Amino acid sequence: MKSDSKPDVCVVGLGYIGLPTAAIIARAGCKVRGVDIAQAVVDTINRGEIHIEEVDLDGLVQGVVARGALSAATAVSPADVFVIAVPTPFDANHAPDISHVLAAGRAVAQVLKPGDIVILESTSPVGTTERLRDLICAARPDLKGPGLTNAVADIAIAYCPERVLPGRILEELTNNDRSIGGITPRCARKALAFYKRFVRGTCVTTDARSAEMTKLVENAYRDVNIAFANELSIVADRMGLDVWEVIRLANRHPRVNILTPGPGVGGHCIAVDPWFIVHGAPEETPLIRTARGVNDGKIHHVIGRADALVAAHPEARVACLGLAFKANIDDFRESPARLVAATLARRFGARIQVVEPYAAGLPREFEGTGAGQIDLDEALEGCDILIVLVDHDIFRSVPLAERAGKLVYDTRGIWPDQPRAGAGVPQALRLAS
Ligand code: SAJ
Repeated sequence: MKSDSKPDVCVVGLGYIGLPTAAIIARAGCKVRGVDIAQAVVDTINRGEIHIEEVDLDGLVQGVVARGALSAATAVSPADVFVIAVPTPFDANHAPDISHVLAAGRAVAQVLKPGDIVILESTSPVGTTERLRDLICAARPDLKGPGLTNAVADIAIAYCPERVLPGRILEELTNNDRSIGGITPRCARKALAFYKRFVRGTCVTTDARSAEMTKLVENAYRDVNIAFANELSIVADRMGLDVWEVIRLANRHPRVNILTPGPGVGGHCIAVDPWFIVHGAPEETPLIRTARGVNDGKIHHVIGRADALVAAHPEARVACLGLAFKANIDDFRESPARLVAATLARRFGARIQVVEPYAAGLPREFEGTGAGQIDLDEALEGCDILIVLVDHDIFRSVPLAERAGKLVYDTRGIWPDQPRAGAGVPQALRLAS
């Protein structure tokens, strides 16, 4: 590849990060081959369609596929830059599973040529990029790998994590700052030049291990801070206080910014990544481990409260508002709301109705429970108890008059005008978390 020409790019893994990344690189003028093991995903993309929901992604993918800038396949093919964006889950013991990264590395190694750049984007435990380098070097002894000798390497290898928020992926992929961690400074410079083609945010170079840890730290920081808010909400419940009022007041301090309590932490990042740090340094991470426990415990606190509320009103019809793991998205992975609603459905059957405007039907675990799905208007007209599990805008906009006479358990604090305490107010209305 000449330094001034646009590189051909191969993106391995076409999920929530890989597909938007592939599309944005294609939009920047590079020819992109996307690779996924799922034939159905490959076929969908080659039709110019998408298999995930993300704001504006459909139009972008349709456009770049139509003009031949992006195509998908199940096998890796030669390119100048390889971007690996495959899942890194954890196992039953919370140990990170990097097998998909290593499999992608083995596939990429087969087609590498001198001058190529390999970039890992998947959230990974510290040291993974070096393991990827070792694997590639073992598979291709004809290529000089970076950081092993003082000789100039034939290939560059770097770790460059994403930081995008589901629902804002395209905007944040372009505008967020990025850490670019090279196995060597030369690797970092090569990766930097690539990212500058499509990232408007500042790209900061560092070493691969620091970049790996930075990604984990960002999500652990958030988890610890959400845990503080969730713990406060349980304390407030115990003391009969309105946690939202307390947080609102405390956040008027210029150096205090308490996050928002909820039914627990969901999604595939914040509830997972802290374990990668704990696994790497088990003795040194009591705070991070405890925060995970507090956030998981909050789900069970909410289940207990909701269960008691529904059981205490045997005639009441109940609406659970929301199944998604957070507001205004159709992502139900590791969602506390989904777990709470499904637990209530199993216990109370047809008394439980679910309102989720982002779902066409209920997930499998609701089958056979008798619980159903209704729309928001039906819930407001026909249900006596409202349990708010997700802060979708459409729920937030329901005025107090339409909630009149209902028992409300608002785990997200979306209705600050909801009466909570005072003479004549049923106990359930006082639930603060
Ligand atoms: N949540 C709360 N209270 C809050 C904030 C969040 O209960 O005050 C809950 C949400 O409801 C949700 C969970 O936490 O269940 C996570 O939501 P989120 O919006 O905080 O984060 P994610 O998982 O969608 O995306 C995170 C982001 N990381 C940070 O903000 C540090 C994103 O920038 C990362 O790119 C993403 O993880 C990732 O892929 O790692």
